Amino acid sequence: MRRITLSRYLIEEQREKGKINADLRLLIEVVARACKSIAIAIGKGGLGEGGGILGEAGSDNVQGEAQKKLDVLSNEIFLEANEWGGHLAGMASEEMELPHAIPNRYPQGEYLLLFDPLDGSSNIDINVSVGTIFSVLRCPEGADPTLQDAFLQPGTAQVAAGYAVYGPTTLLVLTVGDGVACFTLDREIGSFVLTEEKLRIPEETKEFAINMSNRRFWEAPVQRYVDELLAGKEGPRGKDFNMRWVASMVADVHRIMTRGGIFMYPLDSKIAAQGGKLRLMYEANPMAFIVEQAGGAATTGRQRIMDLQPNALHQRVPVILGSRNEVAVVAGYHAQD
Ligand code: P6P
Repeated sequence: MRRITLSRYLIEEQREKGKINADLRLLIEVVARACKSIAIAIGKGGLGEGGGILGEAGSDNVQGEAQKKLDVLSNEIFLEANEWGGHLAGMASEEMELPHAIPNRYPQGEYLLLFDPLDGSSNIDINVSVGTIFSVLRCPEGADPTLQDAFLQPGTAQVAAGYAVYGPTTLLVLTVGDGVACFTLDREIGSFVLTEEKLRIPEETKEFAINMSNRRFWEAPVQRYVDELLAGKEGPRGKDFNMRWVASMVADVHRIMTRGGIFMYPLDSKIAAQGGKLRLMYEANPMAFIVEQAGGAATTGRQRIMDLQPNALHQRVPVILGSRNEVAVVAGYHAQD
């Protein structure tokens, strides 16, 4: 494969395909640079004073979850990297209750950037892959980007989405609505290099991902679906299935982007009042955009995720995504419910 850096890929998407403009190209390059900085910080682990970047920050985020030092650091890296470029009208993060206004000393742009700066951070201390997830929207004409309403757009309004995986290698997976490309960080030159031009999710799979400890709390359609997978060859599905659960959405989704599978974080009675576990605006929607662009599907079980009209910045939703034919089985069971 030609050795194409992220910058060259974006130039070609802009110049030859007209898929993006200069501001969106700058936005993605700045986000990629922020992900490189996060990858370097993660790589330091427990080195440095006071246990390095591992451990608790001693604060809670807007979700009421204890923040890791790296949650706070990753969020700061994203804010500092993105506020000066003139490409953004505003930012929203899992780690901040309200949108982050672009300081008056910098020019404002047309885009809104939403992100989970470090997803799966509970895995940091055990050295398991974690990631960053981001979504890009346009700021509606006349909207105030310091208020959450400007951000409350359905997933179909996204102009770009991506994730970084901080694992054995550091990867950046990106869509601008023209399929899904994967870039690998070449640490010798400090650039993301194109390693997969068009990721495609196989329509069939024998691999499912779910936190099985929640089985007794699931709704009946999900219990039925998973029990049938567990019944294997002797059961109604007539084949055996394998299970994986990393508990880092980015790592689980990347496995599916690479070899297929179905990822489920369904509604369960423990979290029914919250609407689900995963957040719509900066986890479910960007992952749904990426998965659909690779030929997969993403639903709440009852509705296509990207069709949802958000009503709150930190809204949570059930997530079932991956190989199209398996997602259809789960959606079918919900429809019969
Ligand atoms: P559980 C990480 O905290 C996260 O938000 C996702 O990355 C992951 O898929 C899920 O929660 C794991 O949840 O309940 O298995 O710990």
